Amino acid sequence: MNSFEGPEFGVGDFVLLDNINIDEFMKNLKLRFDKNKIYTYIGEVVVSVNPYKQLDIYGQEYVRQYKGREIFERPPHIFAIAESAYKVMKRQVKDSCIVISGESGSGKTEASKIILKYISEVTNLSGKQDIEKVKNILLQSNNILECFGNARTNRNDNSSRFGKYMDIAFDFKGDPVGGRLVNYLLEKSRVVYQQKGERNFHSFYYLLYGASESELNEYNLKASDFKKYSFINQGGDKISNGMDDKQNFRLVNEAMKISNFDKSLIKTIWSIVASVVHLGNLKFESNERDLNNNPVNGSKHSEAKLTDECLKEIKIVSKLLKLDEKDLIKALTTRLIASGSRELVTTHHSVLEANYARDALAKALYEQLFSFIFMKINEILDVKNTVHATGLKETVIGILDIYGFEIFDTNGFEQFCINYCNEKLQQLFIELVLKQEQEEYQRENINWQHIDYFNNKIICDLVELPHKGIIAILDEASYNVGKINDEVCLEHMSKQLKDHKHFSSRDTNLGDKSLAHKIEFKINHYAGDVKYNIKGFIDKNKDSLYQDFKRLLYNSKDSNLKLMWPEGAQSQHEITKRPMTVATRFKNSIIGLVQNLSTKDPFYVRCIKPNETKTPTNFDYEKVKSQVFYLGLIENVRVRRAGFAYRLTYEKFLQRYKCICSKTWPNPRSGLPKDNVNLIIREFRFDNDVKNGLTKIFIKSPKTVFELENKRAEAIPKIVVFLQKLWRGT
Ligand code: AD9
Ligand code: MG
Repeated sequence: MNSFEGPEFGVGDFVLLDNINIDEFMKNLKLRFDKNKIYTYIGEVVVSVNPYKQLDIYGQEYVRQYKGREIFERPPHIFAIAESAYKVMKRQVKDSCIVISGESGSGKTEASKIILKYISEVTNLSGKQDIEKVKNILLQSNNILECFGNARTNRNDNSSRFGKYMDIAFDFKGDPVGGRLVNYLLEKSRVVYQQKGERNFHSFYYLLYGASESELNEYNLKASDFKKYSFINQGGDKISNGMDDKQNFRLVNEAMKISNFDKSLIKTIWSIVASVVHLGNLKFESNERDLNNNPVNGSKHSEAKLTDECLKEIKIVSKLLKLDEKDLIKALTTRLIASGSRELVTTHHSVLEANYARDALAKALYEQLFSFIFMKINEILDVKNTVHATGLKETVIGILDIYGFEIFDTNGFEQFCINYCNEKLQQLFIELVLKQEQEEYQRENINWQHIDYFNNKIICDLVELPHKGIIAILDEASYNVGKINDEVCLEHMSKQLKDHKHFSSRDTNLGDKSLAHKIEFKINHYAGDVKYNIKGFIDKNKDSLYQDFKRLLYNSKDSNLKLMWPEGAQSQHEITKRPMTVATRFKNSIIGLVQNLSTKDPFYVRCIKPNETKTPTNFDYEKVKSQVFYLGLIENVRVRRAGFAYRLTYEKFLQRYKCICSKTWPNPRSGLPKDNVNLIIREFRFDNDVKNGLTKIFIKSPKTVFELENKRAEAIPKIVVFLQKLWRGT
C-alpha cells in the first residue's frame, strides 16, 4: 500500500507506526482523514472514518482495482476487506463474515451497503437472470428494511433502529443464490414516543408525504393534518432533513414489488402503518358513573371509556385492520383474566391502563409487521426456493450491521441490551483474533508470544450468568407480577452483586455516591462506565401484550394480518407458561449470533464518527479518541504487531516475488519452493523479520511486505522488456 500512497498520507496500516500509542494513532488517523483517506488497516481489520461527503472511490474503476487482489496490493479500502471475505468463501469454500461496528452515525450501514454492492459487482459475470434477481432482491431489501426500521435521530438522519445480520449464500461457482436475514431488537418505543428533533420510523412520513391524494383518502390521512398526529409529530415540525419522503415512498413500493410482495400484502403493510397513526389519536376519559370493583384484587377504580370525538378514529382503525369495531373497543378498555378458580373474568381498565394498552397495541402491531417483512424477504431469498439449489451445502458470507456501544445522558433497558451485545462482540473479537492467530502458529510450528489483553468475559458473565446475572435477577422480578417494582429489583441486584468489580449502585461495596439512590446502577463496561436508570426495566422486559389483543388481531378479516398473529389462536386457558422475557430472548439471540460468527472466518470494519455535527471537515479530536479507546483499536494494533502481519504459502510467495531476485529469476534454482523463498529473503536481508512455517512464510512487519511490493513494482518494467525480447527471439 505504501507503494501506492505517498508518505504525505501517513501510514496505511497502524502496525507501521514507529510507536504505538494513542497520540501517534490519532495523528495518523487525522492526517489521513484530512486528505480524504478514510480507510486505514490494522492488519486485516479496516478502520473507517465517516467522511460525511460523497467520495468518488466506489465506482467501477475501483472495483476493478481490488477484484482478485491481495489486501496489501492496493491502498486501504473497504473493497479489499470484501474481496478477502469473498476469496475465503470462494477459494477455500469456507464461510466468512464481516462484522461492522461503531457508534450511531459512524457509517456502519453505508459500509454494509458498499460491501454488498462490491460483491454484487464482482459476481455473476455471465449475467444469469436468476442470479441477477437474487442480487437485486438483496440490494433492494435494504430499501425496505430502512423504510420500516430506520428513523431520523439527533445523531443520524438515517439511523438503523434494529440490528441486522445478513447471510449471502453462494453456489460453488461463487455466485449469490440466496440469503437469510436476522433482525435484532427493534426500538419499538419509538412508535409511540420521539424526542425533540427526532422522527418516528421513516415509513410513517413516506406514506404521509409520498402517497397520492386518493391513496391517502383510503387511509383517512391528510398530510396537512401532520400536527394532529400525536404518534409522529412529537419531534417537532415536519423534520425531514433532506429525506425525500415522496421519492422514497415510490422506491420502497418498487422494492417490495421486486421482492415479490403481492399487492394485498403491500396494502396490509401500509394499512397497519396508517392504523398506528390513528391509534395515536385515541383518547380515554374516566367513566365516573361506573365505579367498579376489580374482581381479581377487589380494588376500586374508575373505568376508562373512549372520548366521543375519537369514535371516528376507532371506525377508521377497525376498517384498516379489518376488525370488529366493538371487539377493538373492548380490547382497548377491558381485559380477560383467569381468576383464582381459573374461571375467566373481565376487568375494566383505568384511563392509565387504557393508555398503556393503546401504546402496547401500536408498538406490537408495528414490531410484528417488521418481523413479518423480514420473514417475507427470507422466504423469497431462501436457497431452497432458488433455481440453483443443488443439494450441496452453500457457502456464505455473513454481514453484521449492529448497533454500537451507547452512552447517553440517560440510559435505559435498550442501552443495557445494546451494550451487552457489544460486550459479546468484543469478546468474540478478542477470542477470534487471538485464537485464530494462535491456531495458525501452532499448525505451522511457529513460536508465538502471548499478548495480555483485558478479557471482558467477566462483564458478559455479570449480565448473562443463569441465576446470578443481571438478566436472571431482572427476570425473577419480572415474573413476580405486581409484587416487585423496578426499585425493589435494583435492591435485589445490589444485594446479589455487591462484590462484583464491574457493578455498582449506592448500596454495593463499591457504593458510588454519584448514583441516584434506588434508581441508578452502573456497569463498568470494557468501553467505559455506563449509568443505567432502572425505571421501566421490568415493564420493557415483560413486554406483555394482553392475549385479548392477540386474539383480536388473529381474528382480523385481513388474512395477512391474521398470519402475523398466530399466537392469537391460543385460548386463555392454554396460556399457563411463563413467556420468555425480552432480555432473555435477546440474550439467546446474541449468544446464537456469536456462536454462528465464531464458526466463520471473520473480517472487521471498525467505524468511527468524526464529529457530532455531521460535517465533512471537522475532526473532533476528543470524540474520536474516545471511540478509538472503546473499539479497543490500540490493543488491536499491539496484538497484531506482536504476531506476524502477513503470511503466504511458499508457492505463492515465490510466484509473486521471484522476479525481484537474480537467484530466482528467470528460473528458480532446483529445490523446494521454501528454499527458493529463503534465497530471496536472505538476498534482501529480511531474515530477522520472517519465520518459516511448515507450509507458509510468516512476515512480522508490513514494512517488509511493502518493500517486497516496491521491489516488485520496480522489477516489472525489466520483466516486460525481458519477455518482449524472449518473444521476439532476440
Ligand atoms: V446507526 O447506528 O444505524 O444510527 P450507522 O449505520 O453507523 O448509524 P450510517 O451508515 O447510517 O451510520 O451513516 C450515517 C450517514 O453518514 C449516512 O447517511 C451518510 O450520509 C454518511 N456516510 C457514512 N458513510 C459514508 C461513506 N462511506 N461515504 C459518504 C457516508 N457518506
Ligand atoms: Mg445504521
